[in-house]
Amino acid sequence: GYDQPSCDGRQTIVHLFEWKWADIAAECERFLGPAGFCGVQVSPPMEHIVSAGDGYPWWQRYQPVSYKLESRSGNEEQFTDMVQRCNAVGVRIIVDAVVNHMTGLGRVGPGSGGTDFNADNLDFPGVPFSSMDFTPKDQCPSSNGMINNYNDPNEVRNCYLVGLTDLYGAKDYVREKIAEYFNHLIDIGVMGFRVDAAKHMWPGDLEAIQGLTKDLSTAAGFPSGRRPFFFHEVIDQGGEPITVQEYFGVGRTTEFRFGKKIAWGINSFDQLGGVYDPGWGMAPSEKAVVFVDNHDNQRGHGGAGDILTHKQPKEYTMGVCFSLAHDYGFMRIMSSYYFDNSDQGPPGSSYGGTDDVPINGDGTCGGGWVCEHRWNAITQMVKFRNAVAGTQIANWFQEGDNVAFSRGDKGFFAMSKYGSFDRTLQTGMPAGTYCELISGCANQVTVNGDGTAQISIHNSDEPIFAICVGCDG
Ligand code: ARE
Ligand code: CA
Repeated sequence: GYDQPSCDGRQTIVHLFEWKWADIAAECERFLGPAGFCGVQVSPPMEHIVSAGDGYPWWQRYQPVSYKLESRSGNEEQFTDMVQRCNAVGVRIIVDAVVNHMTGLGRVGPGSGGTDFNADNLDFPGVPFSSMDFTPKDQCPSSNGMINNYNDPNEVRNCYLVGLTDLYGAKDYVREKIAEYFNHLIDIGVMGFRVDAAKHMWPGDLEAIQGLTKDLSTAAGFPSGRRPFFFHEVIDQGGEPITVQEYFGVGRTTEFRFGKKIAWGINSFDQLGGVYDPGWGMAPSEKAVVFVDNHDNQRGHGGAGDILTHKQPKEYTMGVCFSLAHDYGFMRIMSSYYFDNSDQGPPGSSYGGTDDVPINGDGTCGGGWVCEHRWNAITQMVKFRNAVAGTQIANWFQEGDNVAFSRGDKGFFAMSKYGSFDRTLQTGMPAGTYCELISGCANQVTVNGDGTAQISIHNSDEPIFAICVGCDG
């Protein structure tokens, strides 16, 4: 089905936000493949607006001009080379699909691929889309044609989101053009799609569009008959009529409540036991994509507030590592660049381009890129999550600022807020000597015949402990 990633059981994807295709290809080969990542969510690959007047912001790329693969991250040849090289090392590509709308009103061409367009005339010849392909005005209940009231699903789906020209997803031609874009990407070898602004599309329209997509490419190494993976960006924090549940028939949904729960739990460890809260309407594990932060809420855009980011490295490390140790949802890690204001594009955007991602001798990134996915504890916990896949949380322990639990009999995780912990705990694991992952195996841990072990944490930057069956660092 649409909710199953196809990456040989690997458990984590990383959003390499605004990276160029050539850098992603290199990162798959030199890092993500060996580290056991399932895939990469890439920035929208289609042609987008170019806005010097706004300082070439990152959000240019959420305003489609055409479905030509000509973006700030590179051209079609570079995109294809990336997909092939990542596939070759078992790392799959997930495309950020912006198909609810085209550009904002007032925008004119050319786009990043040189294609002309005029948004006020609803004229996008690069697809082509014309005025007949946008949601008829009489279907939008708001007085100014914009979405003002999130309590009215008709308004949320049929009006313009922040002035973005809204595609008419009920129309066969529109569905076919979107499916053609998806099928082009499937032919190149991608594994799936994050559907941007899915809250603003009718689930029935998504079902029809997805129904027109091909199975994944066997030439790209996917088993035959495998459907593309779809997850839908639906910001549901419990206060609006549109819920994630409406989208379960068409794949997974983004679970924004999880990031809030993690931020609250890191602040106050006694709340960590309830990070999956079905009473709050959170998606069940097999329908949720989870993340501590995303490219919007880390900079005050959609769903912001009470969110941990790389700007608090220690708390962020704890939040991401706890999430990776947990058994809830399919996990996405954010990989960011440093920014001073919320519109600022990636390094190099001041001249309209994007800089390369340089890798330092110690494995960290330079050039203004944060590369959270390369932070030691986070990288190690990606391995842990693979090793314990399919097991559930057991042997829960929480006391003050310390928390610990096992994943079935496959792994044991512990975290101590102030980096100081010594305790004998039941690990639920087979007797033996294990490598402690966060220390890179500098510490060895003995699990006794009765499953108990001495758990020690003495590290204030990465106050985390992890052992797992078959993990040798
Ligand atoms: C930009 C400018 C606008 C301008 C517009 C058109 O900032 O001032 O009017 O262009 O010219 C991103 C940026 C936007 C940007 C847009 C297009 O965040 O600032 O607009 O790109 O360039 C809602 C949606 C949710 C959406 C968030 C941001 O429901 O789908 O808003 N998230 C996705 C992406 C974004 C992207 C878009 C959608 C558009 O992840 O990166 O926008 O493609 C409550 C509601 C939420 C609502 C939230 C914020 O929490 O529950 O549903 O999220 O408020 O309004
Ligand atoms: Ca819409």
